[in-house]
Amino acid sequence: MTLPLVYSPEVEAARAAGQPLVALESTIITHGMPWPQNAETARAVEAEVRAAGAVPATIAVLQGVIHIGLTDTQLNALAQAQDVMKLSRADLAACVATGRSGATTVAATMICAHLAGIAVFATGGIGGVHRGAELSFDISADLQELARTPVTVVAAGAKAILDLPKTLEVLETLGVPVIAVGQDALPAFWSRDSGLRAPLRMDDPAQIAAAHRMRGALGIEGGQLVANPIPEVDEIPREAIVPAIEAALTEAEAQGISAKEVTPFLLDRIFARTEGRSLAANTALVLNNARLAAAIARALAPGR
Ligand code: PSU
Ligand code: MN
Repeated sequence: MTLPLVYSPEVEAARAAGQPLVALESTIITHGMPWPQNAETARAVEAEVRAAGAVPATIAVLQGVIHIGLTDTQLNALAQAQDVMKLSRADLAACVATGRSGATTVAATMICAHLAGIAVFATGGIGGVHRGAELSFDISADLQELARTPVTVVAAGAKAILDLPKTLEVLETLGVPVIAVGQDALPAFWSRDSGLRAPLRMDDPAQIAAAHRMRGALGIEGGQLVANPIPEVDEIPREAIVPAIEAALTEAEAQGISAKEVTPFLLDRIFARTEGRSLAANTALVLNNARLAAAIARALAPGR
């Protein structure tokens, strides 16, 4: 069976030339940020990857076809589209088989990146264990994906709307390396310090690339989570973001928001409550992750 999977002209050329590639997700575009900032951010992130010496591959499903790399026209259309599915491992095949369009979460982007032979992926924050998960059982499929698909994911930690200690525990149970960069603390998305210590620390992209290669060589399945703190100038201190998070969580509970809607709802409410400051921080941290991912991809490129 030939897979319904196509490469953009830019990605196709990069593959032919053996250039390092960085995968980018699309749920952050369709469900994570409002128009037009979503399109502006997506383009800026791609530009950042190029400036750092790698080629960006934004991944999405358009009318039943997995796209590895989007043209500007496709990206713009996706950023404004309504009715786009939010795809994780559970829904990817169904979306493709029925010819629908969908944006890939961290989990689905990892699956598609691996299919395309791309080993490094940059995003904002991964999904994790939601607060109250002991009752709701809401644990993002991103965590399981990190345990089974060999892609190194660069994020600014897990979103501070989550239960971070439980998220770390689950990652440990699943055998996922969590590697902080440039500091010992696990970053908390909008803030640099979660107050928790990350299990591993590596300050050099070449070390992260070497650890990725070694996992493969040792036959250990799964990827790595690289936790890259938001730059100091862009961070929102914990005291400033916590009230917005708490208020958003209360609202979600009152409105009975569940399943796939939880993360987009919380992000949207937090953007509104911080008057866009959290959106600006979100953009800054994704750009920062794109730079680091490009450096790791370059270190992983054959012949290095
Ligand atoms: N990072 C962001 N914004 C987002 C997301 C990540 O800065 O919107 C998305 C990712 O696609 C991630 C998803 O996989 O949120 C997690 O959703 P859930 O909690 O429903 O698994
Ligand atoms: Mn969930």
